[in-house]
Formats: sequence, C-alpha cells, structure tokens
Amino acid sequence: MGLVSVGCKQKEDKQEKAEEHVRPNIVFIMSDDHAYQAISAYGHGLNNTPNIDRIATEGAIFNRGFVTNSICAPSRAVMLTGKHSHINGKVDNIQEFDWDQENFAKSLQKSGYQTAMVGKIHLDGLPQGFHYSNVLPGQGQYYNPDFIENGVKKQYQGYVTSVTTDIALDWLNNKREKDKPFLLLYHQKAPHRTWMPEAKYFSLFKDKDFTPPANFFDDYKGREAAAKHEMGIYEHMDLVYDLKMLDKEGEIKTKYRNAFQGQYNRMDSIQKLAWDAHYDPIISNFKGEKLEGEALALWKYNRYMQDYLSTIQSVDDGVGEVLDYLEANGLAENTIIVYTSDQGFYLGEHGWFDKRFMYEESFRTPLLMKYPKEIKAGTVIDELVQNLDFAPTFLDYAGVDIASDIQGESFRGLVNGNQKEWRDAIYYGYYEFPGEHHVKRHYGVRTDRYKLIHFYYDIDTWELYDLEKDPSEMHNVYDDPDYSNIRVNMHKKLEELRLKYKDSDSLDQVNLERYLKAKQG
Ligand code: SGN
Ligand code: CA
Repeated sequence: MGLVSVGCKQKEDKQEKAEEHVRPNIVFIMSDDHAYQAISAYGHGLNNTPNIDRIATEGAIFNRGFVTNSICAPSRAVMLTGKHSHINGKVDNIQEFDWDQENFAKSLQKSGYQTAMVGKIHLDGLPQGFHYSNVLPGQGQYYNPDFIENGVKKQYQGYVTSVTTDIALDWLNNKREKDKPFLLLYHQKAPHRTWMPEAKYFSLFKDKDFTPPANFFDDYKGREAAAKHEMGIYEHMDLVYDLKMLDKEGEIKTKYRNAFQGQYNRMDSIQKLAWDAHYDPIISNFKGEKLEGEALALWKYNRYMQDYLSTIQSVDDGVGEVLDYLEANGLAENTIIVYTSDQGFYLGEHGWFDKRFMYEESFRTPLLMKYPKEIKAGTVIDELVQNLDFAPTFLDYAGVDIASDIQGESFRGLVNGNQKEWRDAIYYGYYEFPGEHHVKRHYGVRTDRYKLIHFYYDIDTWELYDLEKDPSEMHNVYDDPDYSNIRVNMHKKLEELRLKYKDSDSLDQVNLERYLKAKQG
C-alpha cells in the first residue's frame, strides 16, 4: 500500500514538472513616457529602434493600445491590478498605493511562478508579489542612480538604463529558480524628463533638425482646457533643467537651474568631462545666437527631440540584450515578451511635451508583443486594447483564474486570432488637478472613430472629435449640428461605460477630497 502511494506521488510530481515546463515565461518591458511616435515600427521616421521593432516583426503590433489614466504611478497600479484608478485607489501620482490589494504578480507567484520587479515602479512601499525587487525610489536618477533592492537602498555606478538592464539580466541568469516559469517586470526610467542621454549617444542626433508636427503652433481654439495647459515647449520648458544650458558662467538663470545642477553633480569627473565636451559648444552657440520668438520655439523643440530620442537608444539596446539572452538560453519560444510604456507623450503636437490629456498622443501608448507559440509574426491588431487588460491577459496565459472583480479583459484570443468579438469603446479618467502642467480633471469615452471628453472641477466643458476626419483633434465638434446624433450616441456610450466600470460623479468627489488631503499632507 505504502509503495503504491509513493509511486503515485512520483507520477504526480513528474506531471507537475511537465506542466510547469509548458507554462509560458513572461517578460513585461515598460519604459516611461515613450511616445509611439518614437518607435520605428510605428513608421513615424523620427528614429531607429531595431530591437523594439524585432518584437513586432516576430510577433504583433497594436495600433490602438491605450491607457486608462495618462500618468505614471496610476498607470502602473492599473497594470498590476487590472482595475481602473477609481477602483484601485491610485488616481494620481500623489496618493499612496495600497500594496495589500490583489495584483497579477501575486497571483502568478502563488501559482508557482518566479517573479521579479526591476527598475521604475513609482509606487511607494515594498513591492508585493515579487521574490525579488530592485527598484528606483520615486522618479529615479539618470546617472549613478540609487536603487532599493528588496527594501534596502544602495547606489549603483553608471547610467540608469544600462544598470537596470544589468540587474534584470543578473536576475534571469543567477537569481531565479530555473525549473520554474518566471515573470520579469523590466521597467526603464527613460525616456522620462529630464532626458539625460548616455554618453555613447551624445552625437547620434547632435545637429539634427526635426520637422515639427503641423499643429506645433496650435491656438487651442474651441478647446478651453487645452488652452490653460502648462506643458508648452516654448512657454514652459526650462532652458537649463530641460534643455541642459547649464553654462559655467552662470549667466543663464532659470527657475529650475539648481534642480538640474543637482542632477549634474551626481556624475563623476569622467562622466562630467564627456557631458561638458558635448554640451559646452551647444551652450556657447546658443548664447551667441540670442534667439527669440518662433526661432527660439523651434530651437527648443529640436534640443528636446535630440535628447529625448537619444535616451531611447539606450532603452532599445537593453531590449536587444534581453532578447539575445532569451534566445541564447533557449527561452525565446516559450516566453511572452511585451513592450509598452506607462503612457504616450507629446513630441511637439499641440506645441507640447508631457502627457495627461485624453488626446491621442498621450492616451495611446506603444504596444508590441511576441510569443512564437501562439502569435504569428507580423500580426497587426487594430482593436481597442488598454493597460487594464495586461493583468487578465497574463493570468490567462499562465492558466490562473481571473478574479471576477478584474475590469480588464484578456486579449490572448484577439492576438492569436481565435476571438472575433471585442469591445467597441474604452473609458478614461484623469484626476491630478490642481497639479503640475495644469491639465484639468476629465473623463471620456473613445470608440473606433469618435471621442467624447468632459472637463470638470473648476471648468465644465465638453469636447467631441471625429478622429477619422480630424486625427490631430484640432476641431471640437461638440456643438456642430452635423454631429448631434453622434453626440447623443457618445453620451449614451459614456454612461454605459461609467456604469460598467462603476464610476460616478460622487466617486470623483471622494477622489478629489483624498487627493487634496494627500497633497497637503
Ligand atoms: C515629474 C516631472 C513632470 C511629469 C511628472 C509626472 N517633472 O514631476 O514633468 O509630468 O513627473 O511624470 S520633473 O521636474 O520632476 O521632471 S510621470 O511619468 O512620473 O507621471
Ligand atoms: Ca510616465
């Protein structure tokens, strides 16, 4: 009797091992503020990202990947929980995130996955759901950054993007149990403000002139909330802090000069030498030219693009290193790789940098995905997918139950071609106002063709866009009689989604009070 039961146990163990073997590994790559316009696979012609592009050519590219709330920490909370901000409680960058709630990494960990979180998380407190975490405190620093390894702070020498990649590779290579499936969250700080490039890419875009978007000199007619922004490249970018004009003579005095001096001071003498060799000639040219008006606006735009795109090059290198590691170790076939950003970003559209608005450039986010076992190379997905869907999608692939209170949907069937029915509208809510960059609170709905937005709190305006005729969202047609039926239908859609996702004006009020309290405290 005893012998028989031992035999059964061994058989079960073997089966379990075999099952573990087929469950896919997941490498979830997220960068910070990476505009889809700055990934060559999306075809905008600004830069070359060959490694990120590999994910799309060997897998799928999503043309309509969106977030639910275009700002960093809330986006990460949505990604982890599969729930909208008003439900998971992290509605803005200021409030505390409740790590005690369920997240998909915890579920995978419980089901036998090895789990790690490396890089920018922007959620205070020890990350829960991970065997290993090594994360940046808050926004992190570009040079010689601090990290918090399993709760303990230490400083690393080097450039943040490569340090993050090294930590991720070290975990893959040396720190996980290799007979178990794994989940790696590999999340870069770059290309977040203040866009400090790695020395090897200083010359890549050095004297390059870019063509600004057609609406760079936007007048915001018919868009009252947009007119009140504080995210203009011309009006709000700081010459020193954002554009690196830290002259040795101290003549360029700006509001945030000291803050940037602090970033510069983190560099060691060799790093400073390389930095100065690149920036000093640009600074002296700038001082000599005495630009004003439109010429200054265009100079600022080019300066911004040169640095922003350079930081992306290092992100792309890191993706290449991780892809190479997976291939070299026989893991490429059974690993799901996702590349995305916590939101999109403005590269001069409407004259802006930053994000937050529900307009396309910041509402949309890049999304590329590879899983050779199920996804055909060259797949293009045009359906409306959101960061709300990551948690259920990963749980689905791992064969773990998707809890009924998760609000997103698995897009596994969509991307492998088995599922034909999909949602026809997505919901959005932005809360961080009063706040940096002055973007009013708003919520809205987007369908394949139309978008309805309501700005509220200290303003009460509605905007409606026909994205087919007006993809740049320059013409608010809310009061246009030709669109009266569309307007009625979009209002109906919006109410349906608010009901579906359990959002309401009273909840907005609760969140507002919590936000103002957290801001004071
Ligand atoms: C910082 C930036 C802002 C940016 C927010 C949010 N200012 O506060 O420009 O909008 O982060 O970005 S900075 O002076 O600190 O660079 S997010 O990606 O973290 O949401
Ligand atoms: Ca961000």
